[in-house]
Amino acid sequence: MSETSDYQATFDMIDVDHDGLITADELKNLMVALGADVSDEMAVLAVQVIDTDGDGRVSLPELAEYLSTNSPQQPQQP
Ligand SMILES: [Ca+2]
Ligand SMILES: [Ca+2]
Repeated sequence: MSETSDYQATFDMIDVDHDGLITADELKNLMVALGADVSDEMAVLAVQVIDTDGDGRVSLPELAEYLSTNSPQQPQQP
């Protein structure tokens, strides 16, 4: 369970209204905040990639699974 909680901080950062689900809007806001030029369509597609149960929103387990699949164990940044 500690693995999921490792992603809790990341999830909370994206889930700005703290309803426990990340919407395309929230994902877009994050990427725009990071300096990416993201359209609504791109945000929706990104959610669809992460959203494994197809409800159109990203839950913490879905985000954790996505991040653990796509970012192999990385050493702490110096
Ligand atoms: Ca939310
Ligand atoms: Ca989902």
